[in-house]
Amino acid sequence: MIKSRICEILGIEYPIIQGGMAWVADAELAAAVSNAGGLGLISAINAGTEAVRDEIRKCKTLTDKPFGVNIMLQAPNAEEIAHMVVEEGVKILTTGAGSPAKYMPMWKENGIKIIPVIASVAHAIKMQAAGADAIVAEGAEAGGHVGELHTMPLIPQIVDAVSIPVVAAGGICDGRGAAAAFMLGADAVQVGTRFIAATECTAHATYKEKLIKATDISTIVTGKSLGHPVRSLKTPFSRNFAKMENDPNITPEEILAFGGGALRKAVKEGDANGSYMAGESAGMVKNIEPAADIVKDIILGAKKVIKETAGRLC
Ligand code: TUI
Repeated sequence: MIKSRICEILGIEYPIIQGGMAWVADAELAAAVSNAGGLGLISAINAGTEAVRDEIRKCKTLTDKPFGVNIMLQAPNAEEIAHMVVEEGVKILTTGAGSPAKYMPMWKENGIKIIPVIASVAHAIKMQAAGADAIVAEGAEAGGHVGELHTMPLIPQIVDAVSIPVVAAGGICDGRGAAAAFMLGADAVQVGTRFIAATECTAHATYKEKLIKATDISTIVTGKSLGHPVRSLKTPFSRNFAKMENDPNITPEEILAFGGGALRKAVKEGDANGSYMAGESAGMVKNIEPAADIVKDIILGAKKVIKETAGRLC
């Protein structure tokens, strides 16, 4: 079986972390991934701080394995969430879309393992210096809010720059992608998009259908002009968003108002005017299957492809 130092640090069986996807990653999905030997995450972008507290409590009833919470630092209630996770005894945190440095002393005093998501070498070095236990290096193939660099050049540059374990994210959804990430020096992989299609994922059936129908060219990045690039499935909504960005007569405020609440609408209602955030690996998601089968397929697939490739090339 594939193991790495991240398994020891987090107390998990396999080096797979489920992405902490906003509105999507709830207790049911997190528990299913953790029960399968990976690390499940609950997203703190949900219907408010108390709703996230309820998800954490629910997750504890669904699994006795380690699980974590992902905090999106640009959320208006990020500060409240940062304290609530301490009250609830959460042991593992990932963070995104900013620097969690100001919370890290409090989290460390409470024995929490901290894994910031970053998208550049400079931020990786800063997070290591601030005391991060590991980092997720996320390439722009990922879904949702993305950085500039892509996974293939990002991971080795980060691995060379820090000594803490690096979790590779962005574009990884099967054993081949995981094996490639391990070859680049990653200690684990984070997988988001494929877990949206997990049986246990409570995202709307329309979201899952759209993912399964997606091809290699089904995603688009919008929001660059607003300083907040987001990758999502091409839909009339995301194409209109892109058109508005290119229209000099439309203000950033009007575009933001158009996009407000669009992710929730997609995840909870399957609304045609929703934002279906997804990574470039959407075209590789072929069916709805239990989270445990996804974890097994990635780990067994990586093991197989590493062995076969060594046989073919060495
Ligand atoms: O955060 C993400 N992906 C996300 S957050 C999100 S929620 C959302 N909802 C509605 C509209 C838009 C977004 C959806 N997807 N990924 C992790 C990530 N973090 N990628 C890049 C970064 C990042 C960027 C800047 C991390 C740190 C950073 O700056 C650090 C600093 O020092 O300021």
